[in-house]
Amino acid sequence: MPAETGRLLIINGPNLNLLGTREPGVYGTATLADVEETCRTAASAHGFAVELIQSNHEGELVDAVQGAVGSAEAPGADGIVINPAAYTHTSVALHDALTAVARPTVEVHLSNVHAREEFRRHSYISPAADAVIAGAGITGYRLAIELLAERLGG
Ligand code: CA2
Repeated sequence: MPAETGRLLIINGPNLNLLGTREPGVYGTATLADVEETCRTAASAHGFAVELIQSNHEGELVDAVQGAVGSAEAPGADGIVINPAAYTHTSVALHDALTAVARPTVEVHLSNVHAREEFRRHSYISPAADAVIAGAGITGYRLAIELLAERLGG
């Protein structure tokens, strides 16, 4: 396993704490803990440390994105994986935060948002992301980390 050479921030939005407990037909049976394990394993294989956060509150998600810049008290992040959940379809604030921090970003959706209700087809996040992965279940998080590792040289 390579020494850790960078940091990735993995951000999960509202209701994703319920993963594995409801709607398995749409979101699968994996839990948020499974997402975390998948991310840690994939990141570690490429020499990246990960920080994971999940919040049901838009402002906390904005704060997490801003945290990618880092400060004297906290390290920043070299890349971001974000499943903004329902805020995908509503949040100009998250779009603006991602644009402001200017870190390589992959937007991930467990489900294929294009095969569902019409309102899920528009994302405020995609224009601020470098890539979008939808419909691959929790494998999407691994693919996102592999893409970031490739682009960041991990
Ligand atoms: O497919 C995705 O990952 C979504 O980001 C999930 C969001 C949805 O609003 C987006 O359109 C697509 C919903 C997350 C809710 O997660 C739940 C998990 C289990 C049970 C209930 C909700």
